[in-house]
Amino acid sequence: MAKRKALITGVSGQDGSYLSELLLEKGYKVYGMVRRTSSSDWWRISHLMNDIELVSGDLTDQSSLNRLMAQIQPDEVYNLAAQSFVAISWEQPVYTANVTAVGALHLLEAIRESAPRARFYQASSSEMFGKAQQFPQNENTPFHPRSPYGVAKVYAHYITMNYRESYNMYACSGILFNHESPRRGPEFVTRKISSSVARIKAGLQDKLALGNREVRRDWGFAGDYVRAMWLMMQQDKPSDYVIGSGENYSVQDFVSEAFAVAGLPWEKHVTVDQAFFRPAEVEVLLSDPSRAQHELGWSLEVDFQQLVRMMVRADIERLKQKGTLSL
Ligand code: NDP
Ligand code: GDR
Repeated sequence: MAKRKALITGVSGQDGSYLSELLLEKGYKVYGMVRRTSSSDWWRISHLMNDIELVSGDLTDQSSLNRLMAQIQPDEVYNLAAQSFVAISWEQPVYTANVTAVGALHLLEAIRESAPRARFYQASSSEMFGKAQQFPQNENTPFHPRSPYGVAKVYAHYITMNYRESYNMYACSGILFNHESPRRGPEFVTRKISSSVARIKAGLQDKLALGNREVRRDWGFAGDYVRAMWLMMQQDKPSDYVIGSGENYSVQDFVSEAFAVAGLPWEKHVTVDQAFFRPAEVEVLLSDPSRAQHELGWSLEVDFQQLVRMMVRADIERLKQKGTLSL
């Protein structure tokens, strides 16, 4: 039987790398879409270069997406590409909207025109709940996004739903709560903390400046969350699912836990910098993933403490092996 073909946008990102590994394990032919950059430093997928086929495209370039759909005729398309850093979305709101919101529409149009039988997954986000209207958040919780990024994701979410309803496409969204890993970008708070702990431990850094440490997030391990994406694409009917751990912790909890893993006193090193506070904050998020658990049979394998340990140990190890955290 011919291999199933999957196209992943955002393949060079955190989730793209874990999803590629999962789909390869399942026997898929994996096409990963990358955009041209001056560095082309795809460190998260360097170990997969012989196994996946990289193809060139950009979510803002409709013609590139049309061409890819026509050429590849994928069975499944996972749209993981986005300007995904919330803080930057205030600095670059129009760019964020073009990539994160309209980019999803470009991809849906390309599928509709050139590969109408392809199934489509949209990477929706708990940031759509923002100033959350109910606790915990499930598939029926109203959206109240708090950043240009959150607003862009709401657009992408609804246009996915609209294409499902308008054109009978298999189009689904995973509303994923924060998920992290040793492959997390260094600007996100968890990795900023784990990499700083490693550098402090090695005597290369003394202070770690953070913003609001009281905010609470529902954190999980990215490797667990890409399994949910795949499961959503294998159902009889497309639908949207909330994916999270069902527990939340504060940024301060992450700090305390991470410094403890390295045997360091956080009080000596952590400082506050207003520059890292956001114009509008998402104070607390908490998922109710029960629908995904019952209907998809999905569950977490890595809990919060294991996640923090994994990230801190990986950064300590990287420093030991390479003498640097630049990857
Ligand atoms: P990353 O920021 O690690 O990866 C984003 C990916 O998008 C990168 O591969 C990046 O490429 C690519 N990209 C950015 N702009 C474009 C563009 N114009 N055209 C094509 N590709 C582009 O994100 P994550 O892996 O953490 O997240 C994956 C998706 O899930 C994102 O859409 C994110 O918004 C969403 N999400 C993430 C959550 C999380 O906690 N991680 C939670 C909920 C949703 P390059 O390497 O060239 O920059
Ligand atoms: P988030 O992730 O905005 O939830 O978006 P991030 O790790 O950037 O922030 C989490 C919380 O920590 C607070 N914070 C800081 N954040 C950063 N980055 N740096 C700091 O120094 C700092 N100090 C405190 C933030 O204010 C925030 O409340 C992530 C992304 O992956 C999105 O793409 C995804 O949709 C959501 O998770 C779910």
